Formats: sequence, C-alpha cells, structure tokens
Amino acid sequence: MPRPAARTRTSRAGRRGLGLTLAALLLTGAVGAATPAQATTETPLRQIVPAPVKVTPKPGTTYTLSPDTRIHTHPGSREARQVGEYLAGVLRPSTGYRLPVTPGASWRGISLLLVGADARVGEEGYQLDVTRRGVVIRARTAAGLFAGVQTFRQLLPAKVEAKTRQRGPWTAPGGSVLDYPRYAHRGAMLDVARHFFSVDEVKRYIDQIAQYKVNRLHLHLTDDQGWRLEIKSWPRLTSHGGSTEVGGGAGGYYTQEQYRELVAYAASRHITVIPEIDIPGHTNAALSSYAELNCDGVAPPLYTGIEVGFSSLCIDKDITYRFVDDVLREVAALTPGEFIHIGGDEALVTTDPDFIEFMDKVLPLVAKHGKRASGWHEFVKASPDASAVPQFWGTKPVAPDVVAAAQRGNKIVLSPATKAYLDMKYDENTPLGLKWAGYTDVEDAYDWNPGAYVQDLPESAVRGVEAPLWTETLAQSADLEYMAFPRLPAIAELAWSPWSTHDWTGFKHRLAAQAPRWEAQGVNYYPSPQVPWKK
Ligand code: NGO
Repeated sequence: MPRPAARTRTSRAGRRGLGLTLAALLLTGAVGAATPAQATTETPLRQIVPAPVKVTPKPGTTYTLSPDTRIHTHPGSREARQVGEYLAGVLRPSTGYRLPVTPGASWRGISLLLVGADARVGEEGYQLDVTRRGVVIRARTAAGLFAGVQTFRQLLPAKVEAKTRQRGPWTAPGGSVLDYPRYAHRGAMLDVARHFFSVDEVKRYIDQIAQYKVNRLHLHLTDDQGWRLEIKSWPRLTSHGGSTEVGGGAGGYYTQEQYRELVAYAASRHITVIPEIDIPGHTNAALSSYAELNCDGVAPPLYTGIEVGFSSLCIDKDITYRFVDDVLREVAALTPGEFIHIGGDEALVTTDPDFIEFMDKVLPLVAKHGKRASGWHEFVKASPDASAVPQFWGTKPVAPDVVAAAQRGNKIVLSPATKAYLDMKYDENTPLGLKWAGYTDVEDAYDWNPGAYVQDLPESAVRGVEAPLWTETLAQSADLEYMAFPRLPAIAELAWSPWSTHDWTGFKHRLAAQAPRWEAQGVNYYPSPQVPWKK
C-alpha cells in the first residue's frame, strides 16, 4: 500500500522544521467523502476540464481573494516557490493584488505544500481544499502543485484570465478535489517545420496547453519544407534549409540558445519538450542543404509545397550516419527530456529492407547519446527495443504491427488521425486545415477510449495520448488556436481523466464554461455548434 510510505515521507518532511501551523494543517488535510462529478451542475467545481478524479463541494462555503492575500509555498522548496510565482503571475494582472509569494504555510490565503497529500495523488496529482479562510494545495511534487494550480484557476471567475485589471470579487467555491492523471504521457505536438512559429508564439501555445494539464510538447522540428533547429556541425541546415516554408514565406529557425529558452519555458510549466528530427523521409530541407547527403550527390531545390513522401536520406552512404550521429548528439545535449523522436513516417521512397537497415543503425545512436527513441508507428517495422515508444497515427483502429510491438514490450502513444489530429477540418466549412482523415468535430475528438481503441491493444500498453497540430495551412497563433480549441481540451481530458468520468453531455457543458476564459485570454477558438456556448 503506498499510503503508509507517503505518510512517512510526509512526517519526515514535516519534522524538517515546517512548524506548528503546518503540522496543524496536515492534521486536517483529509479529503471528505467523495461523490462522482456531475458535470452539468453549475458550480465551477463541476466544470473543471479535464474532469478531476473526485470533487466534493461544500455548499454554502466560499473563499474570496483580498488585496492582502499571500501565497505561501513549501519552506525550502525552490520548485514550490516557482509554482507560487507562476500562480501570482496569472492572478496579478486581472486582480491588481500584490499577492506576495513567501515560504510558509497558513490557514489564510493560498498555501502550496509538498506534504500531507493523499497518497493516491502519486507523482503528478494533487489535493485541493477551499475553505472560508483559504486555499490549500497539497502534492508530492511541484508538478502536482502545478496541476492543482490549474484547477484552482478554473474555480475563479473567468475574467481572472484577463491581462488587464478587472473588477472582483474573486470568489472560489468551497470544497475539495482529489486528482491524478490516467496516463503518464499527455502530449501536444506542434509542427514548426511547415510554417515556422517564433519563440513567443510557441510560448503562447505552451501556456495554453499547460492549462489542461498537458505535460509533453513534441516539437516537429524538421521536414521537407524547413529545418528549424540550429545544428552547429551542419550550419547550412538552418541557414539554407530553414530559409523558407510552405507557400514560400521566409521560414526561420531557433538558435540553440532559443531552443534552450523554449525547453526552460516549457519546464517552468512542467512540460517536457520532445524534439523530433524526422528521418529518413521528410528530409528535403536537409538534402537541399548538403548535396553529399543525396545518393546522386545533387542537392534538390528547397520545397514549399504540401505533398510529401518523396524525399529520403541516402541509406547506403556512410555520411548519412555521421550526419545523423552529429544531429542527435547536438539535440541530445540541448534536451533534458528522456526522449528524442526520430519520425520514420511516410518513408515512401525507401524500401522496407532499407528502412529497417536505416533504423537498425540509427536506434543505437539515440541510445549512445543517452536518450530513448520515439517514432511514428511505422518504425515498429524495425522492431525497436522495449524502451522505444511508437506513436500510432492510423485512421483505423486496427494495427496488428503496433499490437505486436506492444507484445514485445513497447508502450504506445495514441494519436489516431481521425480523432486526435487537430489539423483536420471540423466540417466542410472550416477555412483552415486538411481533410485527408475526415472531418473531426469536437464530439468525434472526444468520444473514444484510448484504453480500448486499437483492437487488441490493452490499456496497460498505452503510455498516453497526444494531439498533433500540423501546420501546412496554419501560419499564425490565431490559426493554431482556431484548430486547437476546443479539441485540444478534449484530447487532454482523455489523457488525464479516469474513464469513469467520460460523458459527452457533461463534457460539452464543461467545455462551454471554458469559453469565457478563452475570451479573456484572447484565444481564437472555434465555436462548434455541438457545444452549448453561453452567450
Ligand atoms: C501525416 C504526415 C504529416 C502531415 C500530416 C497532416 C504524419 C505522422 N505524417 O501525419 O507529414 O503533415 O499527416 O495531417
């Protein structure tokens, strides 16, 4: 039983000088009797996205922020303090309150504590208690506190999300939440290769996905139309290969310093970046930058169209593997996360034996640089070892090769194109996006069970769920938002919430309650007719 172990940890931490106030807080930390969430009831406690594990409202009790509210963070924890500063950063512009962040714990104000949480919260969950006097979020990790902070934001009036000062009162309903994720991998993917997105645009997206407890940002950094990450040993990849994009615009790339800045920004939101270097196909930008990477030694022109599947690194040349080794070395050195994604999709001009030979040489290079490999599900052809994570992007829930990989021990991330692809049009009138996998309105995106979706793929083989956003037709933040909202929260809920909370009718009402928040944040969402938005 994890519970006693957690209690032991708790009391040891408590003895490390947290004092009487905290000890008293701990004694009363239990979450009350739980009731299942009834999503259609109006209290903000019933409108949280993604749906929490357990919500216990305390009718008649509320907590209201005041101009002298303080945010107390676990003494001695720099990470807890950073979460406190993040929360203050969200609340200060709209409330106009100072909200000082100081180490400590109190019955009054807001406390973020790394002790006393119910053991069920695990490594990423939290317990949130709102009483008349204050708010206490407890977790075992800063990631858990951060998740609790996202829930707390949704308990306050929507205009708290505004960047300018608004009129209060800033009241949250009393009650308790006990919450933890269903899956370890709750991902969003952004394609910065087809159209380039600036550091600020990517940060904006990071902030948006963090609200829905997404914890992985997969950056699709290279493709036929552009190479977006500076590689010092192969500088033409960006100086030439990064100089355009779909439609012929100026493109762009991240210097290594800018990429580090993105990784750090994501980390401050408890999101791990997974960089993707898509090989051996989808490599026209690299092939155009270095003639020697082509089998015939001739560099093709840069490419700004959207049809793909025509390019491949030269499988038979030694220089190909020196190139991949150099790229992976630099990417690994820049990336604290466990994974590098090596693509492997749509290698349509590479034979299966060549593809397998290529992956057999490349997979050990990923390991040599201290990382685990993920890849689009085609790479299971090369039978990567059990540490590798295939990402399923099929259009049918039947994938015997992926099931076979799971039987060999690989854990799978699910991004079925008919459900999780945020670049699919909602319907025939959607001005942006593609439709090769069909139209996907928000109910289609929401209504599937990742644990029972692919035939014969058991829940235990699923590592998580990810929503890819490909950008052939998307060129600015407003375009990303139009495709991601409201579907990204739907996929994020599938990744976080227990299946027992799954209910389209409840979800569509909870989604409707999110819209005023997006409006306050300036998020350009698609007002799907399937959702009962409140006017
Ligand atoms: C496919 C393809 C991408 C496209 C995307 C568009 C995968 C894994 N490869 O998904 O190159 O951009 O569809 O929806």
